[in-house]
Amino acid sequence: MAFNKTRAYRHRIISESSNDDVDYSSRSSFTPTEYLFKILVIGELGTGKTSIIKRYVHQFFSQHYRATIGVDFALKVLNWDSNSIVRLQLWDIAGQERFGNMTRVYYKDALGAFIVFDVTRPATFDAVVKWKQDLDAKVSQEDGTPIPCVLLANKCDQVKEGMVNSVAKMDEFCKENQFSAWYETSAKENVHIDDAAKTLVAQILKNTAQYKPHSKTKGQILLNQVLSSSDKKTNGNCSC
Ligand SMILES: Nc1nc2c(ncn2[C@@H]2O[C@H](COP(=O)(O)OP(=O)(O)O)[C@@H](O)[C@H]2O)c(=O)[nH]1
Ligand SMILES: [Mg+2]
Repeated sequence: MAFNKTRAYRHRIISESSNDDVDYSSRSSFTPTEYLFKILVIGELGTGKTSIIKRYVHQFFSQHYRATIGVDFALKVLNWDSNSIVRLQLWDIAGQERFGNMTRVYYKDALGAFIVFDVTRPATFDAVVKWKQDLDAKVSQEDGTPIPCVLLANKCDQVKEGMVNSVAKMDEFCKENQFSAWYETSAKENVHIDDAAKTLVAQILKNTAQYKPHSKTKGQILLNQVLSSSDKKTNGNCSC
C-alpha cells in the first residue's frame, strides 16, 4: 500500500457508506471475498468532482462545499454480488487541479479513474485529453495497458455546450482516447452516477480476474486473504 507515502497531502476519510442490495446474513458460514479498489476522480476545477463523490457516497448535494487543500478519501462499500464485497476508496483532489496534473504518488496503485468535465463549459472538455494523458503516463496495469477510466459529462441537468451534444462524436472520442465508457451525469439530480461506478467496477473486476486469487495485485487488496509467511515477510517494510 502507498498511503504512507502521501504525507505531503492533507488527507482524511471524509465519508463512508454502503449499499444493501445483497443480504449475506442467511449464509452464516460463508465469507464473501472483499476487495479494496483505489479510484481516482480527476478533471478541471469546478466540474463537480466533489459533488459526484458526495452524491455517490452520501446521497447528498450542496451548492457549496468548503474547499480543502490536498486529497480527501471517501469510502463506498458495494455488496457487489453474493460472492464479493467491493470497497471503493475514492480519491478526491482539492485545490490541486489548478496545476493541471498530479504527482505519481497520487496515482500510485490506482485501479480505476473517473475523469470529469462540465457540459456547460467546453474548455473543461478540452482539458480531458490532458488529464487522460497524465493518468496513463503515471499509472498503468501490470501488463502496461491503461487502467479502466470512465468519462463523466457532469451537470447534464443544465444546457449542454459543444461536442457532448453528439453521441456519435463522444463515442468516437472515447474509443480514440481509450475510455471504458462515458456517461452524462448530474450530481445535482443524481443521474447515472451509480451506473458509471458499476461500469468502472465491473471493468476492474474483469481485469483483476485474470490474476490468480493469491497473487499480489497492485492496488487490489483481498481484505480477507490470509497472508502466507512469505507475504508477511514482504510486507514487513511497509509502515501502513
Ligand atoms: N447544476 C449542477 N451543478 C453542479 C453539479 N455538480 C456540481 N455542481 C456545482 O458546481 C460547482 C463545483 O462543484 P464541485 O463539486 O465543488 O467541483 P470540483 O471542483 O470539481 O470538486 C458547485 O457549485 C456545485 O454545486 C451538477 O450535476 N449540476
Ligand atoms: Mg472539489
